Amino acid sequence: MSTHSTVKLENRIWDENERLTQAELRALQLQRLRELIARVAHVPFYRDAFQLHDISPRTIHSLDDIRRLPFTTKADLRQHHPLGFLAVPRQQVARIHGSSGTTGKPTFVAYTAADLRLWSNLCARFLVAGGLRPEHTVHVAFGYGLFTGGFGLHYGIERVGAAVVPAASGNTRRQLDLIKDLDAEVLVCTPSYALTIADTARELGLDPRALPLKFAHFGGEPWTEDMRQQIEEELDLLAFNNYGLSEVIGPGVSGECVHRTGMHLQEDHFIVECLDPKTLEPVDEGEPGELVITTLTKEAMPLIRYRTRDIACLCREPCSCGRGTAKMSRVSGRSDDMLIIRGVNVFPSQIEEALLRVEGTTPHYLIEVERPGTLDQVVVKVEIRPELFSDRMDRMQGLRDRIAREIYTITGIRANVQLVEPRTIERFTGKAKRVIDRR
Ligand code: DLL
Repeated sequence: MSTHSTVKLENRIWDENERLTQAELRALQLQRLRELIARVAHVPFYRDAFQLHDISPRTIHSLDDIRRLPFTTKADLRQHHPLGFLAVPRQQVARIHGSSGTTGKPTFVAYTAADLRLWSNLCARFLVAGGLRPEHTVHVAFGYGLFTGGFGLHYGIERVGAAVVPAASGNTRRQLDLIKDLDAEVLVCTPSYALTIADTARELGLDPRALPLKFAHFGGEPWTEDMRQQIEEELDLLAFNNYGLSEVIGPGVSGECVHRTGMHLQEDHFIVECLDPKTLEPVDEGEPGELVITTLTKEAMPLIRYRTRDIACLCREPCSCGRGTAKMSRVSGRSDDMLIIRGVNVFPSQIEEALLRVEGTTPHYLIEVERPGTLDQVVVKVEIRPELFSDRMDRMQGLRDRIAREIYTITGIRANVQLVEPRTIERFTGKAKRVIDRR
C-alpha cells in the first residue's frame, strides 16, 4: 500500500507579499482602499452612493471608515445587468465569467488582462502553499466555461510552472484513465467529485488508493473535516481547502497552508469583514458571521463590501507558516437560501421560474436534496392543476419532462421531477419552506 497521506509537505511561500505583517497589511489596505474609491467613483452605483454619503479618497481616514461605504449585493449586480459595474472602458475587458443568479440569467464578472494576471497569481499562492511544485502534473476536473473554477485554477497551475491536464467535468471513467496514464500527482475539483472518482474506481475494480494522486485542492462547495478524512482515506492523498466566489474574482480569495488550520485570506488584495448578517455590525473575532469582501486591486469590476452570504469565522493569530494574513474557517452555512448542488449554485427562485414557464403547474413545490452516495440528488415535487392531473401516463410524463428541461435550462442541474396531486404540498402561513436539505 502506498503512503501518500503521510507525505511531508515542505512549507513554501510563492509571493513575498504573503509575509506582510498585519500592521503592514493594514497600511497597504488603507492606501489601496483610497485608490479604489477614486477608481470606482464613476461607476453609477458607487457614484450615487458616494455623493449621498460624502465619500471620496480624502474622507477615508482609517480602515474603520470602510463602514461608511455602501454594501454591494447580488441584487445590485442584477439590477445593473449585464455590465453596469464595469469600471474600465469595454475595450479593456479581456474575459467575462458568470455565476448563477437568483433568476435564469447569470451575473457577469469581467476581467482586464491585469485582473487575469492577479487571479492566476492568487491561485498560484494557495496552490504552492498546499504543496504544488513545477514538476507536478495536475488533473483539473472543474468545469471550464462561465464557471470560474476551471479557468481560474488552470492558469494558477500554469503560473506555478506545473503541467495541467484540463480534463473538465464529466465522464469519470475517462478521468480515471487520464489520472493513471498521465501520472497526475495532484487533483483539483470539488470535494464531492473526489469521492465520485473513488467510487467509480472501485466499481471498475481499481483500488483508488493505488492512483498516483498525492494531494488535492478542493473548493467550490461546502465540505467538512469528516469529509476530508474520508477523501484522504479513500484516495490516499492530502486534501487542501480553497475558497472563492465569482463576483469577487473566483477561486483565490483564500486557501490553506501546510498546517491546514484555516484558509489564509489574501488580504493585500481583499478587505474581508465578518459581520452579523442581521445587524451588519462586526462580530467578535472567532465568532461566525457573514463575510463581506472589498476587492482592492481589481480593475474591470471592483466591488465594495460585497455581501457573500457565506458564514465563517476569522482568526488573526499569526500562523507558523510565515504568512501574516488572517485565516478564515470553513464556510459553515449561508445567510440566504442558495444551494450548492454538485458544485452548481442554485437558488429556489430559479426552480420557481422554471415552473412558471410550464403551463399546468402551480407555485406549490418542494425541493429535496440528498446525497445517497457521493453525489447530490435533487427531487423537485410539483403540484399540478387539478384539471391537468390525469391518469394518462403519457400526459404526465410529457409534463414532467418539460419541467425537468426548464429546470435544466435555467439552473444547469438535472432534477428528478415528481408530480404530486393538488393540495398535497404543505401550505405555510409565514415564510414558505421550499427546501429540505438532507445532506
Ligand atoms: O465556486 C469559485 C471557486 C471555484 C472556488 C473553485 C474554489 C474552487 P461560485 O460558483 O461563484 O464560485 O460559487 C461561490 O461557492 O460563495 C461559497 O458559498 C461556495 N464555496 C466556494 N468555495 C468554497 C469552499 C466558485 N471551499 C460560492 N467551502 C461561495 C465552502 C465554498 N463553500
